[in-house]
Formats: sequence, structure tokens, C-alpha cells
Amino acid sequence: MQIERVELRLVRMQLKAPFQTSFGTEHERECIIVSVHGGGLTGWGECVASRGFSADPLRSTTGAGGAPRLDWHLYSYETTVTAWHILRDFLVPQVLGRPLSSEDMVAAGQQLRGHPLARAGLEAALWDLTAQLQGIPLHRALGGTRERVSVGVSVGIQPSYEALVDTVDAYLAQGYRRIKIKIKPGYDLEAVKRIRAKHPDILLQVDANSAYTLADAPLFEAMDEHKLLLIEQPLGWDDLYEHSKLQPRLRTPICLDESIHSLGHARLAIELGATRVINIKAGRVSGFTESRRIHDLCQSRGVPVWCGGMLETGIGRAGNVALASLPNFTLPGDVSASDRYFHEDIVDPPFTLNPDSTISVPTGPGLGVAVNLTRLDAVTVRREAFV
Ligand code: OSB
Ligand code: MG
Repeated sequence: MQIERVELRLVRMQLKAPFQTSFGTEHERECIIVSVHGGGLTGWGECVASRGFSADPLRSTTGAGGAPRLDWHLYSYETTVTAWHILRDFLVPQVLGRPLSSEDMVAAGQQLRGHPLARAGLEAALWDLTAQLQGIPLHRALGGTRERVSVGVSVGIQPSYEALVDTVDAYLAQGYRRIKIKIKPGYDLEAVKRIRAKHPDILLQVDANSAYTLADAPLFEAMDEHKLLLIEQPLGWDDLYEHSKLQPRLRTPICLDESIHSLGHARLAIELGATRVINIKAGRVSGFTESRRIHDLCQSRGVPVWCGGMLETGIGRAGNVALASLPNFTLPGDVSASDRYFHEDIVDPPFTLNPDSTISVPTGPGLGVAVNLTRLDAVTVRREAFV
């Protein structure tokens, strides 16, 4: 089967509520949806790069009076602009008009240095198409073993501790049994204490998105008293060395997110003692193939993994759910129901939460959900097709 056509779409979807982290606030999710067409089938993938083609790129980089704000950065260096370029000029030409093969999925983009988010967007679409051709669900193609995956919710920074506790209460009432809160300097230990005062036993973890330095070690030592499942990415986004100095001072496991870009990074981080848990995001590590390699390595080293999230649409979410069904994904993922993010998802059916804080893994071929083209068209702001 030959890949006859590839299409890129820039999509913008309003979030139900703004999502604030230590690095900035997102009101709207912008991503690239990749589709690959061949043999009468369509494979779908989502590239989770951050907003690039914004009408007002300076909005979030300037503060009062238009002065540059220095408290702002991106999760990754990749934006939808850089990813569009990499996809259009390097990756799409590699697969267009060529037969679909699993070697291509692995090889796609391997000659590139970096740009994992762009690579993963195309790779996901190729995996979906491959699974559809075989008539099997993506989770089976990946080696998943579960029918339902345990999930939690990632709670953005709230305007007050009262609002934080109310938000956490609301998610617990919806059935989420694992809560992650975003922290930043000045909104960290007290936030944890407020939640623990009301909910001494819930599964709770924090994510700093690289907002601290090794000089903040005493803060994390103090967090040891609060039975956190893990502390996610406390130090530099590209650091392993300082994390290896922090981890031995803590009982709570450090979990790396931003710092792990590949199997090699995962191996190095484990060898250095920089992390005891790894957050796997297929986007961040260039796709499902590399995710699976990291999963297997961690399994052999006794390092638990869980599936991170990037506020995905239903397309990316379907991939996350499939990935999270692999056996060493033993901690609940940041894979919440569609209605945690959007008023309306672009897949049917949307993802919903089961009463036991799980999401069911779709059983149909490929992603196992149908992309709703009417709703996808409604949120598409730019399109380019390659034949
Ligand atoms: O660090 O895990 C993160 C969202 C955007 C960028 C980075 C992160 C996140 C989340 C959201 O925590 C998780 C989700 O998709 O629910
Ligand atoms: Mg994170």
C-alpha cells in the first residue's frame, strides 16, 4: 500500500478553562493534525507543539505597558511553525508516494537532529494507518495488555488556594482518583498542605515544569512529609546532572518529563540516579516507537512509567490511551476525559471517565475512534495537502 496523500491542518480549540503552568497560560489549544491517506484509508496523528501561528504571538510575551515579560517560555523549543516546516520540507517528502512499511515508521525523521514533536505527529498517523490495514486496534499493534487505563487529572495553577481546593474537590467528585497539581515558586508547599489538610490519603503529585534550582532542595525535602507519589521535573528542562544531585536527598521519587527526549536520555537518567519514574509523552520522544523502547528499558530496570499529556484533542488522546495500555504504565496517566479540556471533542465517541478512574481503550481498528470531519473543519485554521 502506497501513501498517496498527506495533509496538515493547523487546529485551534478553545479550552474550557485557561491552563496555567509555571511557564505560561494557555487559553486555546493549538496543534497540527496530520492525516496520511492510502488504500482508501486515513491514518490520523497529532503534533503537540505549542502555539506558533498565533495572530498575536506577542500577547503572552509582553506584560503591562508592553514591556517584555521574562517569566514566560515554551514547554518545548518546537512550535506549530517549526513543526509545520519540518513536516512539510523534510518528513512528508520522505513518506509521500512510498509504500507504507514499519521500517519507514521507525526511520521517518531519524536523520533529523531534534524536532521530536514534528516527527511524532507523522509517526502517529503512520501507526494508525498500519493498525487499520492490519484490522487491529492501535493498542494491540503497540503491545498493550489492558482494556482500561488508570487516569488522573492535571490541575493548572489556580488564582488562590481556596480555588485550588475547590477545583480539586470538583475533579474528585467527577471520579478522578489521582490529582496532579502544577506548582511554581511561591505556590508550592502551601498548595500541597491545603490539599493534604482536606484529603490526607488521595493519590497526589506535583509538576514544577523546571521552575526551580538545586538551591531549592530544602523545599523538596519538606515535600517529603506529604506522601506525594512523585515530584515531576523540578529542575532544568534539559538537566540530568542536578536532578541526580537532588534525588538522593529525597524519599519521594523524582519523575522526569521535559528532560527525557529519547531512549538514550532515559538510560542516562536512570544510570545517573536522576529519576525513579519517567513520564512518557510520545510527542516529546519522537513517537510511539521510541516510547515503547523507553517503556521496555524502564520495565527491565524496575522504573515505573506513566503517560503524560499535552492537552490533546481526541486524536492525540486516542494514541495516549493506547500507549498507556502497555504493561509498565503502572501509574495513572495525565489522560483525562474529553470534557475536562473541551466543550466538544473532534472524535466520536469522546473519551469519558469510568467510575473507577479509568478510561476504556477503544477496540476498533487503529485509533478506534472516528474523526468528526465537520467538527475538525470548524476548528481548522490552515490546511496544506501534499500529493
Ligand atoms: O508538563 O505535563 C506537563 C500540559 C502542557 C504542557 C506540559 C504539561 C501539561 C500537562 C497537561 O500537565 C496534562 C494533560 O494533558 O492533561
Ligand atoms: Mg510535566
